[in-house]
Amino acid sequence: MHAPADARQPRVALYWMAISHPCQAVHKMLELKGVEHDLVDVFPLSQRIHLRLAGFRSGTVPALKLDGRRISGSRAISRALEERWGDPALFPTDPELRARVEQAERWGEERLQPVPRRLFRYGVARDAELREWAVRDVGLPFPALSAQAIRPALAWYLRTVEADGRRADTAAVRADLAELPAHLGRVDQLLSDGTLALAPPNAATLQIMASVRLLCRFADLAELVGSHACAQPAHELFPDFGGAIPPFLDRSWLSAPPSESAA
Ligand SMILES: N[C@@H](CCC(=O)N[C@@H](CS)C(=O)NCC(=O)O)C(=O)O
Repeated sequence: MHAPADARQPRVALYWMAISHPCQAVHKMLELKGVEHDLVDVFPLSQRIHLRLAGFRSGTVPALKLDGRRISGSRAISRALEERWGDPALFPTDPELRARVEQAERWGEERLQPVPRRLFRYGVARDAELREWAVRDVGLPFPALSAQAIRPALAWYLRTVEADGRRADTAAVRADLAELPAHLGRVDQLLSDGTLALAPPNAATLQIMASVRLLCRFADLAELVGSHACAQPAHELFPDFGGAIPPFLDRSWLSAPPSESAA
């Protein structure tokens, strides 16, 4: 918890959950800009209720209270932070580069961000061991009982349609896994062409690298993601983003890492 110490600072509160990659991205933005803030923990599966009770129109994290405003969504938040605290900049001043960064940030939010969230929801809803791991990870008491008790809420969250039009069903998960090598290749390309700056990271870098870092946590995907150049900066930017998520995916759905598929 980072309590605002200086009365001249506006009161900033980030509603977040540690496992959420867009929350990690926004938290890093606040840290980079040196903005003192409160962290409000939102319990997984409770966000639609918690955030509405806190006066937000949307029921997703990250959500930010800033100068009395309520701002939901990582892209809206990156812009609000940039407007309020320009330095260090999350967006380049050069118009052509800024357009590239905004396009990458949007792709990161709409196409890449849903992938690890969907995989996790799918796994937790279907795999009893993973469900119990998740319950322990968030610190719920009586893990076996709690893992049973959350099943109706999980079933409900499975129906969420993401920005890419997919829900957490088998067809979508298989499509995600088939597309993942191409997505990671795109991230590597965005890094090498300088769209995703690292020193300091821009809004697209944080949006995308938080997703890559969460993908690295899936034991099923560690080898594939680790074979891409983007894995290292993702670890460097988000060193404390939790431990390995136990395997749950059907091995036959996974794409082989590049060296194996080339053989
Ligand atoms: N794409 C949005 C939405 C983020 C989002 O879906 N957050 C998840 C946690 S990672 C959530 O709170 N979901 C709740 C729900 O779908 O109702 C953003 O970047 O802020």
